[in-house]
Amino acid sequence: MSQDLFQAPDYYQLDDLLTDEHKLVRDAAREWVKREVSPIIEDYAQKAEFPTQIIKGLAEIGAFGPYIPEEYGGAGLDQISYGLIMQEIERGDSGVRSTASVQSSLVMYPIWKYGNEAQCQKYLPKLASGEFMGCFGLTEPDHGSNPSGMVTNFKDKGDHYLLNGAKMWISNAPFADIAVVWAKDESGRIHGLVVERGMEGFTTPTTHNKWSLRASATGELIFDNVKVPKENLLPKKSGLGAPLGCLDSARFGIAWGAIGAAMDCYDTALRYSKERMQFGKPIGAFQLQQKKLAEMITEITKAQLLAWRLGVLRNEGKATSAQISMAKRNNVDMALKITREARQMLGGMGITGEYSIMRHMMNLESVITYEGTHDIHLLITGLDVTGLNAFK
Ligand code: TGC
Ligand code: FAD
Repeated sequence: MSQDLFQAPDYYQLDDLLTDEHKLVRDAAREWVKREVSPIIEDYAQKAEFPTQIIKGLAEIGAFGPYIPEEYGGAGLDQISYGLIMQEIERGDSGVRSTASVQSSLVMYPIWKYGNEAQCQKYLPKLASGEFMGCFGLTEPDHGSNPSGMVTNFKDKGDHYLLNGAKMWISNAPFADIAVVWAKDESGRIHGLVVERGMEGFTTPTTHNKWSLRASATGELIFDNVKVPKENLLPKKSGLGAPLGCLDSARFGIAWGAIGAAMDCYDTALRYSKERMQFGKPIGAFQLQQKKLAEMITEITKAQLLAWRLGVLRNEGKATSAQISMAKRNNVDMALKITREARQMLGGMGITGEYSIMRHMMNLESVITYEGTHDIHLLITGLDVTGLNAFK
């Protein structure tokens, strides 16, 4: 990939809305991505491999549990700092942001919120430092958008639980040390269990042949009569609302992350449009190319404002699940549209790995699908504004 010349657009002086701490955290993540992610990410995406050597650096910039209290090894930051870190990481690559999202919002968050003190002490500091990596198993082969239909289940065997079933499309699964797994008890109630690598009957086959999120490891979780110690059940919350609560946190991070991918594509296309000459002029002088750039910066600015306001609401404990859902849908859709426009602006060069645009475009096809598809989020907003449930 060419040298990383990224300059972040800030058309509405949004920096004025950030505290010094926000800017410090954001700039540290931005510099780290330039130094550690940009030079290697294209190669890893081509090889379809997650660059495990960046795990330590991700921990150091606070990407693992940004808002988890410092007593558990987290960074103790607010929600806007969390969002800014996700934005900067996804500016580098959505797959790397996925790893950070899963670790923070889908593994550390449920242990912190639904686990007991012993579970927090046992897992959180190691997850924050990257010594342990985690994954989150909700989706099943026959239950994606409709997780309440899950069939993975566990039975009480006196001194342990016996877990059976399978999860698929699980980010980080191939290398995770632990999995937060959602399964039904004998009465059909959903609970979270921490399953550890090495437990007999637990395997994590890798998913191959992805054209998207190639630098993120995806796999299955197979449970064949796995004996899970009783102390591994997360005791403080059960029901579908428990995993969906984790998704709120992860979707919030994605709403910010997608802005990063969009900013990278806009910045690349803007620079290219001033350098690439056709018909004796830089292509940026043509009205059709200016229209594309004008629309991109407008949409990025709107998305930045949406994310920032949502961050304020989250900090105040006032953001609703439906508000988070709207931001996830809008910002990912915005980013995907920008990748397509930016790709065209680079002509043939846009399809090569010399530039990050095509990689972002392919990555965002997963991002618009996971954590609730675009259509599911439309229906969540539809339900919220009409009071009429299209799912039932
Ligand atoms: P429904 O009857 O609406 O709700 C069941 C219970 O859950 C509560 N609830 C929520 N709680 C917290 N946060 C939310 N966002 C919530 N949404 C609903 C609800 O109040 C209810 O509670 P209670 O106490 O009354 O029981 O459930 P439903 O079965 O009708 O489903 C609703 C629907 C379709 C919106 C939901 O299931 C959904 O969001 N589906 C999409 C599935 C999804 O997002 N899967 C993501 C898997 S993880 C992933 O993709 C990770 S990618 C990671 C990466 O690499 O970055
Ligand atoms: P389906 O639910 O089968 O949906 C297929 C289509 O039908 C979609 O267009 C959908 O919008 C539409 N549809 C479904 N229901 C309705 C409806 N009621 N009305 C209208 N349209 C509807 N899951 C995890 O648990 N953990 C992970 O770490 C994880 N990581 C992932 C990583 C990647 C790369 C990918 C691609 C997925 C990951 N997922 C993960 C799974 C992801 O959350 C699901 O793919 C997603 O929720 C959609 O489920 P599905 O693929 O089964 O699609």
